[in-house]
Amino acid sequence: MPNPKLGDPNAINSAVLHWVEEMSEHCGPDKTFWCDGSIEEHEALTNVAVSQGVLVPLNQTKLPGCYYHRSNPNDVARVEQCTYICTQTEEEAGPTNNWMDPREMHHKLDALTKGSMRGRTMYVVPYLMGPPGSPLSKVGIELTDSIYVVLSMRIMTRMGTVAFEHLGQSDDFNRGLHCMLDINPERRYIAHFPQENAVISVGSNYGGNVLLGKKCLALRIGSFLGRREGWLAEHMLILGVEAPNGDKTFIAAAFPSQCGKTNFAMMTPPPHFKNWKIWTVGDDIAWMKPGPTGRLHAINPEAGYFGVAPGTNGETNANAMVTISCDTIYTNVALTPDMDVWWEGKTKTPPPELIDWKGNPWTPASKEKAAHPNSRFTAPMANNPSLAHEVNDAMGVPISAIIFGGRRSTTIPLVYQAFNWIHGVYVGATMSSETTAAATGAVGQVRRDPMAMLPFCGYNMGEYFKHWLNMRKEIQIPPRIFHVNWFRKNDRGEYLWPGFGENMRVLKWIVDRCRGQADAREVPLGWVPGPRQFDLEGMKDFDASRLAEAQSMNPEDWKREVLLQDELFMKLYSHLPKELIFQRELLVARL
Ligand code: SAT
Ligand code: MN
Repeated sequence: MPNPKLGDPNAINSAVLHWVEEMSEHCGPDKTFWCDGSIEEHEALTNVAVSQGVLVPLNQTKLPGCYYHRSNPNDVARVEQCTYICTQTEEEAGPTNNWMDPREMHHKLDALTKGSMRGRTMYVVPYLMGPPGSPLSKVGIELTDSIYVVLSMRIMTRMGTVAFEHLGQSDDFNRGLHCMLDINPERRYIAHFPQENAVISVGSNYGGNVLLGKKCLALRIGSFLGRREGWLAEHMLILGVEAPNGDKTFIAAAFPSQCGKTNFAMMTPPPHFKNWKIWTVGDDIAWMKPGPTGRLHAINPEAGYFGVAPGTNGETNANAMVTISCDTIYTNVALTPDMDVWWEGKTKTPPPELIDWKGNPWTPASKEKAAHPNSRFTAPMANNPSLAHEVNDAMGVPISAIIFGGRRSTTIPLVYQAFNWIHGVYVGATMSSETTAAATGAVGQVRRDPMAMLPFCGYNMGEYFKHWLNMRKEIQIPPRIFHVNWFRKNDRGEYLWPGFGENMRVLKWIVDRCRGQADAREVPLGWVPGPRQFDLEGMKDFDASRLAEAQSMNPEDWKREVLLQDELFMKLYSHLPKELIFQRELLVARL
């Protein structure tokens, strides 16, 4: 059965072989196809996808190597209510996760997946999360009957032979099974078995549910393994800030889905910041472990970007526009008559006619959006003009600061710094954000989203906080911790901060703080920039009084905020580290 392209069948990892054979017998595909990740294979599989109508070629003059995919309209986002953490006990999964007994879930999914690939091809997708040779990297194998998943995994991960080379004869790999079934929301499960290092996803074909290296392995299973093995798997972008003198400072930042991680990671500094440069290491996930410099070292386990299309344009993210100009799969955006792509916010005025994401004719008079609000691009990081040179470094990059941030239209100031690690963990643990279209459900509701990990933590959130606190002992030079909010609004509903490239100004203060080059003023929340420490030069219509408004802190609002934090703390009570309760008391006293 092994693909002869992979060489001597005896050299193939026998644990892999046995498992693939077993699953193939169970799912009953007509054919089993072993992916090697080569260019020839990519070309051949793309042709198959086009012939099946799964991918549609876009205008190859404007968008060489780009394809279009339209999903089932019932399958456009992550589904948290169908996502399960199947640990041995419910307590291990904790009150913020859906739980089912692993035996019961296996039983249920065995019934659904048995024979489910009859008449179809089962693709064996070996993939490596992280740079080859890195002690932080992990191997996964995803068995899938979706060619869209295969082609997306080739962009998002280091896919193919490289994974088998990294794995050798070890049986330490994530076992992922994905069966589309009939894309029925009633039979949709994204089930994680942390103790088995396994994931089974059925009934969906949407990225976050089915690209099993991403949220499933890199975050849910990853966070579980990270606690066991002494590292952190986080929903964080990683970027490098290069100063005019060549000094580089690496920063990781946790924001919930659709809060601008990709834009921030690829930011173009405003003209005033001449000779400053932002380098992208990753836009979504960071694996961090204490490293040789005494700092936390971070790798980006991914190799591509699964980014939100709406709002992306030359001004909000010029580097993304270049990145997605070739070799990109677009999902659920709108199409122009000449097979170019369009989404809300791509251009100021929409084209006169489009085909919308559901395949219907669309004009600017149409009531519905042309592109789905969670429409996405899947693009290789190699296309990114701001890709950090260190992205393939086996030891990762040393992290000087961690930023937490949510989407909050009230209460939370633009930026403040935590007093120390424990306070920083409290700031991250009490993070909140308004919900977005990245997950199905109501949009715009404030919820606690600790460290932006609420949908992605593979074990009890209280234990996760403990792990964060314990990590302090392992890190000689801990990152400074900050909180930001780009999304605060005034009473008229206008944003108080312009965001995007101007975020460089916040970043500059953060870098200066890490390097001991900027003063701060102490306020109840933490440290904030002193009046002369925050560079406003060259900003249009923005002065110190506008900054003061964006930074303002109303103790009454904050007392209410602390009460809102209690909801999560009560839920986690039996596992909540006492340090966090103490931090809450200190904050109340300062207020
Ligand atoms: O859809 S994904 O889960 O991959 C992206 C996100 O929601 O962060
Ligand atoms: Mn994400």
